[in-house]
Amino acid sequence: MIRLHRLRYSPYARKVQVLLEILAVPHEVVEVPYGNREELAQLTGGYVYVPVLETSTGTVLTESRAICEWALRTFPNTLVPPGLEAAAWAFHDHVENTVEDVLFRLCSPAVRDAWPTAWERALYTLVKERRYGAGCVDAWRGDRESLLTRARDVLAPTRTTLQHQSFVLGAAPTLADLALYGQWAMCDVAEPGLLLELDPVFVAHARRVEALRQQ
Ligand SMILES: N[C@@H](CCC(=O)N[C@@H](CS)C(=O)NCC(=O)O)C(=O)O
Repeated sequence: MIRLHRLRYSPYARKVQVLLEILAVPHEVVEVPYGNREELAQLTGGYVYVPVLETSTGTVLTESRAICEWALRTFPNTLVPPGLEAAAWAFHDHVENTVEDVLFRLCSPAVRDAWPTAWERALYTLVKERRYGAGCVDAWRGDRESLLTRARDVLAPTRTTLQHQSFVLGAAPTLADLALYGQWAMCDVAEPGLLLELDPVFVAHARRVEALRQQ
C-alpha cells in the first residue's frame, strides 16, 4: 500500500494527495504530527519535510515535483496531454514559486495559530523566522491587506482564464489544476473563507477539481 505522509496545510502534499485521488491509486494518508517527526526522520534518513511518499515496494520518495513525475509515469492518466507538457509543467512551477510565495505568507499566521501546542507554534515560528527574519509571521498578519492585493495581482491571469474555461489549460483537467488546487487547499485549511475573499472563481475551480476525485 502506498503511504503519503503529509501536513494538512501543506500545498505540496495536498497536490500529491489530490493527484493520487484523481488517479484512483489506493493509498493511506499519514498525518505527520508537526512537533514530532521521528517516524518521518527514521523513514527518510533525516528529511523532515512533507510530502514523503512510500511506494508499495518500499521506495521512499521526497520532493513533490519528483513524486508527481513518478505517479504520472506509473499510473495511466491524461493529466499531461501530448503537446501540453511544457505548459503544464511551466504552470506547475509558476504555482510552486510565484503563487506559493505570496499565499503561504497570507496563510501562515492562521496556520501557526491552529497548532495545538505552544511547542508546535514556537517551532513553526522558528522555521519561518530562520528563513524570513525575526517577527515575519506577525508582520504578515499585519500586512494581510497588501498580501491579499498581491495575491490577486499574481493570480489575475489565472482568474481571467478560469472565468472562460473550466480548467487552466482548457476544458479538461491537467497537472496545472492540481498544483493550483494544492494552494486552494492550504487557503481552506488556514482560513475558511479566504479563497472566497481572493475570488469566487477560485472556489468554483477548487470544487471542480474535488469533483474529479475517485476515492
Ligand atoms: N520542495 C519541497 C517543499 C516541501 C516543503 O517545504 N514542505 C513544507 C510544508 S509546505 C514542510 O514540510 N514544512 C515543514 C516545516 O515547516 O517545518 C516539495 O515540493 O516537496
